[in-house]
Amino acid sequence: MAEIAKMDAFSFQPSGVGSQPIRSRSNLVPVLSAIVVALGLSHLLQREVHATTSDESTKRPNIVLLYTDDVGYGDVSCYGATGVETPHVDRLAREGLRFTDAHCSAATCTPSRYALLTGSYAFRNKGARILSGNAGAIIKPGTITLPSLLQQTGYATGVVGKWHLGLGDGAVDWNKAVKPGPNEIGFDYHFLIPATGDRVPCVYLEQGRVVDLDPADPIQTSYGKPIGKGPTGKDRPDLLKQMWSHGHNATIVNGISRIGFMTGGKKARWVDEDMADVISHKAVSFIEANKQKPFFLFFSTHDIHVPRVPHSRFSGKSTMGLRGDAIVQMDWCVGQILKTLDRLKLTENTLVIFTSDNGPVLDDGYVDQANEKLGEHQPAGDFRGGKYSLFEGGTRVPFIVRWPERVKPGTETKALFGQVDLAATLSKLAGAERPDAGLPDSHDELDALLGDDPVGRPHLVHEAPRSLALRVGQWKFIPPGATREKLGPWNNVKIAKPGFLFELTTDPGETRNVAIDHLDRTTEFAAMLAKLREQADHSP
Ligand code: NG6
Ligand code: CA
Repeated sequence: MAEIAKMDAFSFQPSGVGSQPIRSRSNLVPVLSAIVVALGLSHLLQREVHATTSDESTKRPNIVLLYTDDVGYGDVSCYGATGVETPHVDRLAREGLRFTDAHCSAATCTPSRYALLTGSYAFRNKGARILSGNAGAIIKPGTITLPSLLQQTGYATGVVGKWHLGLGDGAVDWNKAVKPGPNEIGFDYHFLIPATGDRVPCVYLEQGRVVDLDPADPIQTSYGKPIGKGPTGKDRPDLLKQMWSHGHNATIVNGISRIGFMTGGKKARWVDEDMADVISHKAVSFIEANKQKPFFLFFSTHDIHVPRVPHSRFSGKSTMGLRGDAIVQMDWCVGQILKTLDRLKLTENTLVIFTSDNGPVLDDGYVDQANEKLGEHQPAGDFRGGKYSLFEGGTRVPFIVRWPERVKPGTETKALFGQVDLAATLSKLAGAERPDAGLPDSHDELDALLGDDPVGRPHLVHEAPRSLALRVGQWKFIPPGATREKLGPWNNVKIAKPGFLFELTTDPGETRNVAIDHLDRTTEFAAMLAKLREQADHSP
């Protein structure tokens, strides 16, 4: 079969001396392996039985994870953007390894972040879906996480920027120490946008405390009944500097109405236009404070999520209005980090990863002209769908790895890579022992991450609200149901039985459903997805 021959060209070659057999930790691996063999995709299994050890002589690198919000595959210049330039992200690609088939775990934020930090697919936790701003912490204290493993091996760990994984025990009081939070799952330091820019509370949280909170003006939030006498976007649209289009019509903060109601904390409220400056400054300070030891910085930008209100110095810097200008601002944030690494002479031994939490969206609830000013720009590149969708545009995101000491500059890889693997992969790189429990879905894909393995994962599950899809080699299976397609306002594409099957090498745009032509394969993939939904494969 032509498609198999194509995959063979990328077959994994164990890289010599460091290759060692590794044992599976569950009996699900043989079952899935049997399915893969039956489908004639056994070359993918070579990846399962060999692993290479990292170069012992290399000093453990600092790790900086630049995690952007709603940035699509085609939204940065080095992935084909038009109408906006991203010189700092492009520099990373020029000096590092650019992935063309890397995926966030889900087509929305909370589940992607959950999978990234815990190494567990988010669908295993019913609470891991888009959260309100006063939701309790969904990663329970003591959970084995990427930061907890790095912390145990001596890394200084910090998260700066968007959190959206819940805080407190479910009845959060913003006027007291907010706990549990990042500190209880392995971060030494945090400076947070608690949920999202479009959700209350619109304040920063540093080490569990609201920044600049005046005790005489306590904060209350509600995601049910309106509270307080403050104006809302619903009743006072005349007060708004950016109108809402759907949702987002509750409390007005800084001339923008949000999801949820908030009273108090007037002195502590953020100014959206300054957010990129504030969080970049905090991220830079974290690097400066920890430059002597290995550190892990999870820098999670607000950009380019709604509301898109970049600082005035970025006005008109793209041809796409506010969404494009927010991309320029996001790129500026990346530049601040890169400049800091240069200044502190940390560039050579710092592993920088640039990626996004889900695919792109245009109208996500505010009237900001994202559709009208788009021009020729394709936010998801050539892929179909975007945020909220099981089509490739939902989860296939930019993913760049730069580590001058180890990764060849200006290279590209087609390896299938999932952000869910970062927990096992980066903790291995840092020298952490793989724990017996924890990280259930996270594979050690260090060879793929560093560009030594051109194949990557044999299979990967994608998540969108209320639905899952499965990738196996070049095949993509989406079960019967429905998924979103357009970039907002959306439409739902109905998926009749037996589902959608796409061959992505010849049909990256997912336009030809070949499920009926390959019925056996479709049935096998449906069984494989059902199995993975039930039980993690615990691959090492
Ligand atoms: C949706 C919001 C959207 C955005 C999203 C979360 C409405 C109508 N839409 O519910 O604006 O906030 O949640 O985005 O309220 S994410 O990137 O954090 O997943
Ligand atoms: Ca997002």
